[in-house]
Amino acid sequence: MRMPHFQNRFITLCTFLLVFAISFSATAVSATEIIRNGDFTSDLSDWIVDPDIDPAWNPLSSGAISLNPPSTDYNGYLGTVVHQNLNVTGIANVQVQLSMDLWKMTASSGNTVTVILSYFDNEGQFHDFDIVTPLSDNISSDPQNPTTVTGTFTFPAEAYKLVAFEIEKIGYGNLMADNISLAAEGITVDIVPLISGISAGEGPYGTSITITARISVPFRAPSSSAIAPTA
Ligand SMILES: [Ca+2]
Repeated sequence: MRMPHFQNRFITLCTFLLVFAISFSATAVSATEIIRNGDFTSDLSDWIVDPDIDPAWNPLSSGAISLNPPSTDYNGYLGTVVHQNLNVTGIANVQVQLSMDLWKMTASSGNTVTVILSYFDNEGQFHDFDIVTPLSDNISSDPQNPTTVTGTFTFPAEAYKLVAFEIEKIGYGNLMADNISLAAEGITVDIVPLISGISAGEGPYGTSITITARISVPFRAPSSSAIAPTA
């Protein structure tokens, strides 16, 4: 049976649109998430609470974390609250995008927290920088309607490996955080070193122990390369 002319043209148009849509989606690069358990669905998995903080303190509350550890100091706790070790390469000239939800439990002004990224360059030099230091005045007090704080950073050409994400308390205030995301396109996110065994858990002073772990060392660029760069 012969199709009516308009129907034939309609099918041709649909086919064209489908092919266009497929080719468009094939060229779109999606960002890769760097932070593990950023929404605290798995409680504190993959997060390390700073050892300077009272170990009895639990920052978790209803699937979010407090950024206000207890302190006997008059000024409150200052320093790293939580961090996550990372093993991300392919970062040279790459822009990373940070996003996290914050809300405040008590009114505060100025800067309460800052978010720090640490990386090695291809000479093995360590660098760290603040990707975002939000003004607490502008942060929501409503847990149901938190403020989404964002920040971006473009790594320099010599950047080699992103190794840590850290939230540091730098001033007065009581903030909560959730939905922490750091993402970039074209990067390689690898597993982080995990301690798999310690030879002795305790012993007198001087006892030597062996810690077994998968360790990544800073990359040192070779002085020459046998592979010619492609134009
Ligand atoms: Ca959550």
